[in-house]
Amino acid sequence: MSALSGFENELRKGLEEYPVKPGEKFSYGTAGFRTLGDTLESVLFKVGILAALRSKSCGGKTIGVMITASHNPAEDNGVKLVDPRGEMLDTSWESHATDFANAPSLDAFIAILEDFIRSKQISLGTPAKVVYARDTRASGPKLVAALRKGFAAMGAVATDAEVTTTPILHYLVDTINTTTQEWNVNNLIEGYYLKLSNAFKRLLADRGTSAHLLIDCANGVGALAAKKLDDFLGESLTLKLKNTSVESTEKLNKDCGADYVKVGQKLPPSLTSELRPGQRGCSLDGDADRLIYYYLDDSGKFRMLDGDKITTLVASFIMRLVKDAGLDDAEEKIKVGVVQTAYANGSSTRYLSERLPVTCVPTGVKHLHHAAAERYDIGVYFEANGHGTVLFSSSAQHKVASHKPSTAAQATALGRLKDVINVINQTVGDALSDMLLVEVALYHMAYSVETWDKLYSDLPNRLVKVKVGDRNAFVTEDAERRLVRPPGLQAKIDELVRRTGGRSFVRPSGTEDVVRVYAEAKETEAAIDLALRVAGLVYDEAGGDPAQRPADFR
Ligand code: G16
Repeated sequence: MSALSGFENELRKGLEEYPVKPGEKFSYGTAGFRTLGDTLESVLFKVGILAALRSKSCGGKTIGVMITASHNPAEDNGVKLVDPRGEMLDTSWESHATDFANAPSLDAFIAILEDFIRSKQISLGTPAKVVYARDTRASGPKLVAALRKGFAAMGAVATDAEVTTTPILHYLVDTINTTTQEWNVNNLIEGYYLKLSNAFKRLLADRGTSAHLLIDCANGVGALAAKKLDDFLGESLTLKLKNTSVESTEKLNKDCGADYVKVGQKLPPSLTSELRPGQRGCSLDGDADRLIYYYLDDSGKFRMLDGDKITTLVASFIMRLVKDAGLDDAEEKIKVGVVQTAYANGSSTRYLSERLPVTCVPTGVKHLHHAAAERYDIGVYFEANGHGTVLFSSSAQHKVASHKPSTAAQATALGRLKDVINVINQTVGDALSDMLLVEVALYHMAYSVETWDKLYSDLPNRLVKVKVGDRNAFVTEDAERRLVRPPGLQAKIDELVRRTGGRSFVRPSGTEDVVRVYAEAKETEAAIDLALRVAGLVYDEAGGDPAQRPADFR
């Protein structure tokens, strides 16, 4: 008898209600499934089933499901699973998620499910628990409905965290699985704000005046979370929130948000009359897991402080605290290191490499998180796009907790380090937690935003998207810095780079149906020229229609 015989009825009903339409193809990529929101109901039903099975295979621990398409346009949506410690889904399950989503019929789906349950030795009798949330997108509610039917089909107990940020959902999953106390989701979310804001206030207790910060909330869920955080922060930080129109769902990420700023290297138009020279501003993305800082210099010129600059500031601050606390001597030595991707500006990598170990990994928080945890006692990781956090290994946390300072200055630094750990959301990149960390680091390093900016000068750079027929034809190696397929293309890029100078790489996006081209060079015009030449090569190599070739590709 089939292991699924007790479930077939519900599965059949769900698959009839949410069929895969002819021609649809889904893939679990860098950040889960992501595409037009209206096409995702069948995927959500199956993700509900997969999440329940993941919980069963983890002995009944709570699994998270987040419905969001983050920085992508308002009409997109997506979904990703969160593992019990709040980290991204184990990569060995990703291809199964893709197989589930693409199963064309009930029979095909049941066959895949049975095979999967057998190969993973999942006991269907184990209870399943999930917690789920969504961002503010219009397609969210109907995707939630499909997801819930997937949970119900497998008998999972589901907790609704409603509309909240991606990093809060990750935090919830970890907290639910580690708390020994009775909980309800509202109390846990309150606990999140209390943990961050209390540590922040202690760290800034001796600052007389409150700093002012302008926040571009991308018209997304970050607006709701920032408003809540503001209530908890009281007078310790004065926030001015902009782009908070969450009800006008079509405005999400539109001409605002962290990706708009990072890619365009410019201020959202809605902020031009708000930001005064020297004042700090920052942008969140649509689900508040990315953060980009900026300011206008004395001449009114826009200056951006991206994930690389945040890495530099935060790593310097933490290294100083470790040293001042006496945790860098031979016996207790805590190793601080940094993880970046190929997108890291060459100047940042040079600056950081002269001061601490630096590792380069492929794009995607899961890769950075893993490397930070594996390689360092304290791993600082940020993608250039502003997505990142700091991880403290359990041995580092133990050393910090048990260290006996020998001077008053050491005791002060140690106390700060403990509070810094509490300001950070270690489960995943968290724009609001990262923002508090930046504010704390600036204060304790006695840096103005200009001093921070001047730690190193970014090499001019450009990011270009190329629409191709099949982005999977592009395969990379060496942490995405080189192409192995299509054959011969890397040699052409090498030749171009040799002639023009600079650096460039090409990789398929994991969240959009495009190939991304990055280039940097000593001069802005050279960086743009290199990016557009490589984009032209990619377009032609991928057999792009000459009539549709973007006019600016060279
Ligand atoms: C997601 C991932 C990030 C990645 C970004 C872009 O961010 O979580 O790690 O950098 O996509 O990925 P790609 O270049 O492959 O499209 P988010 O903020 O959209 O969740």
